[in-house]
Amino acid sequence: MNVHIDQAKRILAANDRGGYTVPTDRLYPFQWNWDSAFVAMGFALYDIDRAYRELERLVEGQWADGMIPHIVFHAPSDTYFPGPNVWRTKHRIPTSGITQPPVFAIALRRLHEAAGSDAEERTLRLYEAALKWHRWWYSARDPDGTGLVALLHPWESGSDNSPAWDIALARVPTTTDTPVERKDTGHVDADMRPRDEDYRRFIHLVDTYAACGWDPAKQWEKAPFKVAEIQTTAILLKAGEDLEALARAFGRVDDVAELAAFNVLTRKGILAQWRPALSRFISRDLLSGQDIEAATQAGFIPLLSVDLEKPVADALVDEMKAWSKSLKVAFPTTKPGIRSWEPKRYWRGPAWAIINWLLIDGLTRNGHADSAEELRKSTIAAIEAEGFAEYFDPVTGEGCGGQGFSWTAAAYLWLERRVVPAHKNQMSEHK
Ligand code: 2M8
Repeated sequence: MNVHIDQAKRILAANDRGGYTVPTDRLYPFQWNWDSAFVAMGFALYDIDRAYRELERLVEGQWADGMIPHIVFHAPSDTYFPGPNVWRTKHRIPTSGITQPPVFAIALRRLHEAAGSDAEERTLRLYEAALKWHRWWYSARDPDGTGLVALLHPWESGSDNSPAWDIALARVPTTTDTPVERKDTGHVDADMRPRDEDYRRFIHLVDTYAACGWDPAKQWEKAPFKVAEIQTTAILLKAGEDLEALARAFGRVDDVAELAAFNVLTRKGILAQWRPALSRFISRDLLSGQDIEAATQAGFIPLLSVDLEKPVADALVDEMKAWSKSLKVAFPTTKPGIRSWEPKRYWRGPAWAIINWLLIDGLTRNGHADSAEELRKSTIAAIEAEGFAEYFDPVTGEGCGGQGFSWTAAAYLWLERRVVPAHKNQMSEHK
């Protein structure tokens, strides 16, 4: 028995708060959206009922307009800022007012395939929730029909303080109506976290949208931060493909047509963001109209959801190799050596197991099984050496941020599982 598998399961059990899993104790004491989708896929390998519960509890937070919030505050805790009183949302249970990358339907398809016909009813209910959420993405966050979805807050990307936001976020004022009372720096080293100035801007945005009553159209009009984002869009497309496959399996003919149309549009939108000179895909700042050329991991995530032409896939892989050269742990969230690169500061350089998971699936999909295997092994080695840390310093391999981290445990379980050949749940078979 692999002791690390046992440890990973123990971490998920320890972070269970009653059908939902907190990312880690104290630092993140609530249910987070994309964390839970990864965690559900981990559970699906050994406890399918618990896997479904994870997604069902997340959906308790879904708004009437279809949005699934980035945090559901099921039970009070005073170890996190900003809590429900800062968000001032109106749902029947307290939630944040913004969303996060839609990994949900990717997870749902995996769960459904693991459970088979036994769980059809449960899958269907979650399928309906996912479909509503995808419709929300296209209506609220792509009103102009570009195929790319926009984020109104860096927290929506999950890559909170990525260098990709530096220019767009600098335009957001640092003034806030809400006092900024950070708790995160009481749990982990401040050098591993976003800066105070970032937090003031994050909270300025929350105040701005709360003043819009969280109405999507008003927020769209008033947003001082609006980025058509490549990582989220690429995840949305993969989730859209998986949702389309479920719609087909359920004989939902109209839904199939609707989802297929979303997917065609988004595939086209993503391909238009390819920049050969950079060997990456890029996001766009919708307020300035400028390309966002910052060198971050986001530019490689389209591997996950687009069957790329060979020269494009090869160029991405060559660029990934160049970034990873001489690192102890790949894949860095910022290109090593550039001015904004900070190997310990959160989303400005460190390697994250869940990003690697997406990249591994993308490399496999696009015919680069060797590179996928290399990244899989390096991710597993990093976790086995340092434990289930929130993320890893790519230079030293040190485990950083919160410890006993749920999505790192789920990623470990999933990446270890993939050594079993031709398992029916392997994403590479979902092409
Ligand atoms: C981090 O984000 C939260 C805000 O959502 C925070 O720093 O307070 C990010 O790493 C995000 O991607 C993740 O979902 C969350 C919980 O793990 O923590």
